Amino acid sequence: MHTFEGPPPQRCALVKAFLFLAEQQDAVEEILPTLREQGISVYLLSDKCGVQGINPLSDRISKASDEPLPRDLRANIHIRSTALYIYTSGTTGLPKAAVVTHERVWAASFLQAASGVTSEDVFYINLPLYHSAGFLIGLCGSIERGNTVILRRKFSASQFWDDCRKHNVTVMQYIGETLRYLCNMPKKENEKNHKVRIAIGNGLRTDVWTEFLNRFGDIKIRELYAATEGNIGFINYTSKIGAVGRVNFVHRFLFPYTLIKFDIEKEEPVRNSQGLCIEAATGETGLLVGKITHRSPFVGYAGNKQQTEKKRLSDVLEKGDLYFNTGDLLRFDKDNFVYFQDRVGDTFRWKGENVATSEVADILTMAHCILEANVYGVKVDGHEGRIGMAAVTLKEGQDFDCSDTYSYVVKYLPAYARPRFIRVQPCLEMTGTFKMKKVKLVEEGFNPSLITDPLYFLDLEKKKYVLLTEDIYKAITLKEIKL
Ligand SMILES: *[C@@H]1O[C@H](CO)[C@@H](O)[C@H](O)[C@H]1NC(C)=O
Ligand SMILES: CC(=O)N[C@H]1CO[C@H](CO)[C@@H](O)[C@@H]1O
Repeated sequence: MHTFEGPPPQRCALVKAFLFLAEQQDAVEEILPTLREQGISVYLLSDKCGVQGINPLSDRISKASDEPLPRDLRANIHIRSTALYIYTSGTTGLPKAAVVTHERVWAASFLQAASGVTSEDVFYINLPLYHSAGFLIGLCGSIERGNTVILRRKFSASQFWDDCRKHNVTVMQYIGETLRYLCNMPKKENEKNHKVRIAIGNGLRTDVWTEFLNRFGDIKIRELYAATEGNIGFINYTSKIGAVGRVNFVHRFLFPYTLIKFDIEKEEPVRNSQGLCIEAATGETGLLVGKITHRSPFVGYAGNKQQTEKKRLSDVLEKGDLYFNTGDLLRFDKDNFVYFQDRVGDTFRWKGENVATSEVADILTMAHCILEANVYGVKVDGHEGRIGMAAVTLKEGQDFDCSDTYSYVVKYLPAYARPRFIRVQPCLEMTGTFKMKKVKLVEEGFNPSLITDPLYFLDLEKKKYVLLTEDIYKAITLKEIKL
């Protein structure tokens, strides 16, 4: 059993051996003294290596027996043992090493089967193997199914469909923004000419979902929701556009979960006079929490007791109960469909209203000049809450269109949700799984003397976005311009 005592966080993984490929040799040599100091054995996947302290591994692999491992070597390993760590992607802070047990690997490996993938399928993985989607659902799932894997080092929107055609891909994986990238590619004649029949992933927004199906044909979308370290997940039972799944009562009985009312400003659940949480009403956005039970345990993060504790929530519906806090805000509709709304910490509050950043981003990308949008809230001196701001990239050959963008923002967003500041960037900073990074942008705020990217301000009188000048900035800080 893992205890969370001991080494400092940067050494939380307690590594004993380290394997790498020749292309990383320079980087490894740089840290070799540190690795050796910590008693870590270092192996290069190659026949030979001239560097002292680095052991070649390939010849040993070829000489190794292909018989199953002797049982006594794995005698201490059981279904709840740690199989691997997956570093959470760090959209909102430093990465944490989520403990993934064999049970979890096992469960994730069945998601392909649950989505209708067979041993005849050709499965295209273009996501990093150091995260759950590519590794657990993709690679482990394909081992469980026994199907063919097409592995690509890095996602490429321009090569995507050519790859699919070349390798007869029938199942594709997506995450976060990758389907948006595919939809952003120039239209081509042969777009529906491919064999892809299923797409498995998560984080698909409604607008992209619809366009993706229009452009690339009848592909069954299997949108699923799960956190690497979480104890609860949904899979779309339905192909209903926008929904991540549907409340299934057997599932809910086996893995109890609920949505609770959440205070965006204090970033904590709302509690009643008895100190218990309050369940969100149907249609109301709430924090998803999964009951921690023997059947759905929460193992936590390696070497990080504090972060592990932060994800545990007690006295939720009864005194003394214990839930896993997913950090995700979801909504159930009256037909029990489940919709992902936002990450806690992404949603912000302005003028007493909650702003779901993903919804604002969906509207901004309707403007014809905007390719991608990353929405967040920034502090303004003397104001409560945070005001909306967006970092955007522009479509090729386009300039920022101050009037067109304004018209979408004003037409589709309530006043409190409109991004008052827009920052045009050459590209948006992403994590390895294509999630947008916000922390740095939030810190950088909207001061034109500190930011070199073009900055715009939503000017209600002029009815368009205008360049955010030093004068306007000053007027805002002096409260001469009302926000
Ligand atoms: C893809 O399918 C076609 C037609 O079924 C076949 O001729 C071709 O060899 C296949 N390609 C690969 C890479 O399997
Ligand atoms: C896991 C699961 O229940 N998948 C379902 C997803 O939706 C289709 C219908 O569109 C069902 O046939 C699958 O069984």
